[in-house]
Amino acid sequence: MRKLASVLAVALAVCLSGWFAVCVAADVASSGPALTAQDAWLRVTPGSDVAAAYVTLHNAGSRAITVVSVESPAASMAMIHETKIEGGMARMRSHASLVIAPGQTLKLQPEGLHIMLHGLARPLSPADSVTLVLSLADGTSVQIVARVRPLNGQ
Ligand SMILES: [Cu+2]
Repeated sequence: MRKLASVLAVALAVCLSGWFAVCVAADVASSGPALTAQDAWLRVTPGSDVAAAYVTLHNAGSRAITVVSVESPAASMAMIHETKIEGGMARMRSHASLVIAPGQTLKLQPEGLHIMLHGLARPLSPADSVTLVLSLADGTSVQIVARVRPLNGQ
């Protein structure tokens, strides 16, 4: 019993003295995904097999994160697109990848960056949800569930 108590005392002392070092190490070695996704959504697509999906991405890590491709089981093809107004016309161009700097929040939103879905397996209805899979340059992937909003959804 006395031996256990002394072991605990030593362990406690180690914990206290190493507290900050342990915290920093745990932070760096954290296996949680550095890339988080919030508010993923898209609009209903009456009579169309294409849709644009929006999401807010945040890089909570200390290294840049590169999204190299997007897939969705709901569509035959998914691409990273950006809408730009050129000469009064809205034009979309595709991006081969998306880079999110450490600490950066990147908002994909109407009239800006979006995930373009082509060849939807079926029309999207309100309250449906669509899974998006972002593949990252480090070989991992992040799965996102996007909710379908009505046509007037913002
Ligand atoms: Cu597009």
